[in-house]
Amino acid sequence: MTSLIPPGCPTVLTEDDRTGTSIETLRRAFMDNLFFIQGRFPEVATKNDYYLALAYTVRDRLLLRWLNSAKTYRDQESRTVCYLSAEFLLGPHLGNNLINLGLYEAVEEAMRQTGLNLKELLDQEEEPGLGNGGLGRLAACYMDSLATLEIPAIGYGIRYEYGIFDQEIRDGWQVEITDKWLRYGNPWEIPRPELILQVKFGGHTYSYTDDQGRYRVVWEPHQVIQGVAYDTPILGYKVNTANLLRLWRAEAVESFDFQAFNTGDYYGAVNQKIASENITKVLYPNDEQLQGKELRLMQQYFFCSCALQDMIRLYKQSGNKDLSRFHEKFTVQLNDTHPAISVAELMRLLVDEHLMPWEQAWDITRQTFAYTNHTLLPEALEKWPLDLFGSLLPRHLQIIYEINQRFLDQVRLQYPGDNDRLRRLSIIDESGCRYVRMAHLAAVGSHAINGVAALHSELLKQTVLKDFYELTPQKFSNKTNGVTPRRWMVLSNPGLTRLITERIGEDWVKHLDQLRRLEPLAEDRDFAAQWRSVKHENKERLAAYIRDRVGVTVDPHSLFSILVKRIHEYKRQHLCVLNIITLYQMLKDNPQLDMVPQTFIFGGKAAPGYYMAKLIIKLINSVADVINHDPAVRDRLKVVFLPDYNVTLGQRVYPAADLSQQISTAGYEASGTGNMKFALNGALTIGTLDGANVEIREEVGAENFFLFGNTVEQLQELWRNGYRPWEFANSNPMLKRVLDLIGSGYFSHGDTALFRPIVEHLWQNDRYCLLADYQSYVDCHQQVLQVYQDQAQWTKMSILNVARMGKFSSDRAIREYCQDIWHVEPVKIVLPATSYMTP
Ligand code: B1N
Repeated sequence: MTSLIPPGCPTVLTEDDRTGTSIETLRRAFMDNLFFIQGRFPEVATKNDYYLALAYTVRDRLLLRWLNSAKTYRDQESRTVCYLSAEFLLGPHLGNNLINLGLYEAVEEAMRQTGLNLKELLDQEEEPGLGNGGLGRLAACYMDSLATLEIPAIGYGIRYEYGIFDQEIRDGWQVEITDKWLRYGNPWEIPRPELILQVKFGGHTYSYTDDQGRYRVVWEPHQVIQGVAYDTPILGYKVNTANLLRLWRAEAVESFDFQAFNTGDYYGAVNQKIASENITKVLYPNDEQLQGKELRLMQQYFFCSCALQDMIRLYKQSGNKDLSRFHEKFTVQLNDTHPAISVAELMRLLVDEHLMPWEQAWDITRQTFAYTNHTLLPEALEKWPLDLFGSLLPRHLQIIYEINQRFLDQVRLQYPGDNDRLRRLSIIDESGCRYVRMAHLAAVGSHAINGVAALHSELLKQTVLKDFYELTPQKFSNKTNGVTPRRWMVLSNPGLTRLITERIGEDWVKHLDQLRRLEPLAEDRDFAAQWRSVKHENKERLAAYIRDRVGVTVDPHSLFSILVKRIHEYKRQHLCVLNIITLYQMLKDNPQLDMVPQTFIFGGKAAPGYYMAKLIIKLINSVADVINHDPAVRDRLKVVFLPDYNVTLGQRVYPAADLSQQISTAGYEASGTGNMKFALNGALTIGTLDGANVEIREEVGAENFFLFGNTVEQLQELWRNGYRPWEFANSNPMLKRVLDLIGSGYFSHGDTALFRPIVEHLWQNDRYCLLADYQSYVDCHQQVLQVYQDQAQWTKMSILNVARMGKFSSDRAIREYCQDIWHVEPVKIVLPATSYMTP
């Protein structure tokens, strides 16, 4: 048999159609699936039929590993990490699973022999967009690393029927289209219709003393909804570990309860069914902006309750009777405050339903949870109006009051008479209509609290959680984010992967520090030439995509400067626009100017209700329109907005970048992870001292990073003295000219009103200090252009960037979580040598 399986990649010994890995077997299994699952013969099969037949072929091989992992964990009662997240932004599965199985080349060949092109089949997959941006994507990278490091783990979340909306651009404006990702079915998930849990909402509570003299509380809900599990296997890279991602879908309860609440009212009953299913209909598309909507709180409680009930079920399944060792079996990470209600829910389950004394339950709860904070933005900090909270979760509100009272009693002992401190620390915000502060609930209910980059973790201790830090400094740590090199290098940049592997072997994919071994090659002319040609080919591919999708021709020889991420004022896409217009003015002033040809590429979605962000998209497109059509520019400047930026598009974009734009206002971007993906693919960064940029610069060396802008301290100083943005504009002729040009209607067919909100905000308020950083950014960009003219120098810096980026693997981040917070060990999964059919 021919085999393309790389050495070291585990395979099964038997060659049956469900698990075999030879090209012949794969081809046969594929045809079998086309026939018996899709019900098609080749003459009439569509590309999507072929994609699905291949997906099922790959899925069989996943299932083998998954079932063996599950069985091993069960037999060994393995300590398990539970990652609770309202978002998992997985991206397409097929390519990634082929890489992790070590079957990419074999399947490519099997498809070729069948007359098909694997790349075209990969393009068929509609990605599950169950997240907004960095936070959801981080959860996906962490699931990949947990499996790769052979750590028993379960991801718990929500199976949204509609993920993040698809973005279209019409007349320069963002238009949102519903994301029907399940339209053609989802071959990667396995529904578990028998795995159903009930979740209560609303109603009231009453208490009594039972016949053993115990104080008991009963929650009589107004409504009961059931959660159905949908399981997706998450395979590690070239290991047999396949972990579980379990997402919950809401359904109406049938039969008894259903009748009880709707006596004789059939129509009302059907309506209630629809209302129940609404809970998991749609992902809230707000990135870092709280919408205090009831349905959102319902979503959060729904999936947390399902997750915790499921853990208790698993715990009992492994023979344990009482729950006193729950925290030894499970460690639960809260991905921001979205699952923070879990703290009160676990208390409720232990105390009310399993009759555990409060103190013991509280001990277990705190030992179970750990909390990661992802933002300091005040408008993103979750707080729920007390009346809304109490009407939906009456019992949880009581529990939170009890937790709070006991907590504040302790604080009082430590800081007698310090009422101000009590007010600041309280889980209840007494201002206005009074609120539950979810960050405080998470902080009180966890044994560990972390930020996502060194700077962010420091600021967390100084600002949002300052009082908590003073109270329990030992709980705090930093865990700098990371990204998986499997998806973000091996899968998306095969050219670079091949080049690197030729020189240093393939170990780096699992041990990213090994990239250091590229350092000696930074001045190797032969290697540098190959490095450049890989980048050029990636740029050509992106240029072709841009021609097809946007209708703009860009020159792959120009400098590709890329800014892709959610649109937000703090991320300052409009600062990049100010620089572009500055370059444009320089060309207009001096038509003969010898300027490096540049292509600026933007991508990103705006929250549908975020007016300024949507106006920024319109601004980018309007400026693009004028510049791309101005003959005076002579193709030295192009601006492109890529519609519908998502994981799939990210995989095309990162490998094609020369320059990565990481230009947020210092102190606002908690970490950023796109910054890591760019640098790992050989882009140089122009950036501020914000989030993980700080650590990237430390690692790659200040001489290989284009730094600009005010530091956090300088900005604090600026505001302390009264920041007056108009002074920056009035004293800087080019800046004033650029702002005036936008305001004049030059980019809006003479409409002076259109962009006024942006221009006026910058003149008068400029919360994110664009004007204070403008000159520094423009100057820094000129340095970039200068270095780019020296291709040897640029390439050397690019190679050194990649060589020194090892720290930013999500494997490193997960190892730190395992050691410092979770205290879990790897569990080896061994596949049976005999067929899966042997009992
Ligand atoms: O989390 C990422 C970080 O790399 C980014 O810097 C950070 O901005 C991002 C409410 C959020 N913080 N907060 C959110 C997302 C959805 C939502 O409804 C907040 N996203 C981040 C990973 O650490």
